[in-house]
Amino acid sequence: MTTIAAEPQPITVDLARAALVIIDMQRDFLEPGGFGETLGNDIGLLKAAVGPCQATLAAARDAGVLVMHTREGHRPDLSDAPKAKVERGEPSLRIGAPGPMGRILIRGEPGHDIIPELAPLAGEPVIDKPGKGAFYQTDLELMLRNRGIDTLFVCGVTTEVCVNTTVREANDRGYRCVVIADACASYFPEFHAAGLAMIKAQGGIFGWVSQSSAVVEAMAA
Ligand code: C5J
Repeated sequence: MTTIAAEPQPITVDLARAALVIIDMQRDFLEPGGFGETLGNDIGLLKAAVGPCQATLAAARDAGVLVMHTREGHRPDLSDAPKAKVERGEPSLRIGAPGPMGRILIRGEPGHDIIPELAPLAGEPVIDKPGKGAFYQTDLELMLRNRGIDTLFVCGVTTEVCVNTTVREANDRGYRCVVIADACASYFPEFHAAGLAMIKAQGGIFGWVSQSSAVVEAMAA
């Protein structure tokens, strides 16, 4: 058991029952020409999370903590993409449209890949999700239950969209979530701040918020 500095209060975690879930650190969100940029966002803002994610990932691997990666994306025929999700924005920039890294948010295309800095190792589960939340229409919950996991360390992008959605889904399913603030990022700094504030408010209504340095220290101990 290890106790981690966090808000609204420290949390004691059994690392054998914990998993690190890295949300959507994909080229489509972080690199030029991807989904994030086509939506008009400054992708540079997401780069801040890469170093803290790398440090946490290395610490988790060293400590033998289960590591899971998620990717948002769809089948090439878009049969798993709701019309309401696809038909947003300018048609040439929508999900499925061709871009410099292949078709936007489509499985198997270069842009759908996780950035090389955080590439999964063989044996680390990669969850392909059609929605914002990592539990929706995936086998994440089954894999967590089968391994007896009760606590999730969550990081990735973006704080207020896929990180928040996943944390809320996990919280309702009984998982304790520790969100690693500096290992998350948003195209909107004010949404990043609000997304973290909402998690730890009201005594930690959705979970805990910590920093990569505290999580790394706890995993190293
Ligand atoms: C978005 C995500 N922002 N991974 N996806 O569309 O947060």
